[in-house]
Amino acid sequence: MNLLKPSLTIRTGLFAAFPLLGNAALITAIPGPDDQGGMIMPMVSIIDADDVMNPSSGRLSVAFNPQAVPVLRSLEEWSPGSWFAEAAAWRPDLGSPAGVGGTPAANAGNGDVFNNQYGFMFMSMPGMGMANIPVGQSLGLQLVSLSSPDLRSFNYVNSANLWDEVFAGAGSQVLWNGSMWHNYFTLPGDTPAGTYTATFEVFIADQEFSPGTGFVDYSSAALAAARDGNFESAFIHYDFTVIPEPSTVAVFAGLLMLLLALGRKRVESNGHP
Ligand SMILES: [Cu+2]
Repeated sequence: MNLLKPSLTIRTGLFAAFPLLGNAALITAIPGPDDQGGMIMPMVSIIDADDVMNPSSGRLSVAFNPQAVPVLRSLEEWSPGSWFAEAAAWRPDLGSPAGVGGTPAANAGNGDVFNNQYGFMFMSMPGMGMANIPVGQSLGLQLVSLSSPDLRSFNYVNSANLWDEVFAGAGSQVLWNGSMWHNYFTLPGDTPAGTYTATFEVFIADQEFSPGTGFVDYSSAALAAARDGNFESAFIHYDFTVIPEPSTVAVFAGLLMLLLALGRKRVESNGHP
């Protein structure tokens, strides 16, 4: 439908800058949703508002029906043989360890696994009962809980070389201007395979959004912003998967073969004393 057009425009604006990944050694952007299997986006709106143009009360609503669980993978898995510029803010976290995929020491990083398929999205359509963000106020996102303290989140603005950690622990928050925001989630490269989760509260904050760091504001004022109690919050639950790395699988396969070989030898030696 026609009303979805704005999000498509935003998408082009956000991701047209990504270079073709695959055979380049130095890459100038972090692999994004298009490289990871596509965007997965909870859509937030304000309903039951007293005034759809400039509400002073209402209820936050989330439409979210994820069709897949994002997998966190390393740079070497998303884009084999690639590395980031030494000065790239995300290089220390996401760069492959030296030597992996030919990564030079100066371009190396911790090899964290990452994903940014999830993107917070807000839609207002006053004509259909989906209210605007109240004037002089903003949306807020707070991390309510997470399954592992190692699951970290970052605001990425390529053009400004920004790679800022946000949601530093449960209870931490940002203000959000409502633009589609694909924050990155990371885990250490040696994280055990399994499911990881994070739950967020979406609320209306009692203060204005300050631009300067992209679509989210994590100034000290933003971090301390209070809820407007006249709006009922909504919650968003994210699931993530970490699967065994191919190298780990190879090591296990090797071990298994060794054990089998040893077992056979033992059988043989038992059979022929
Ligand atoms: Cu998106």
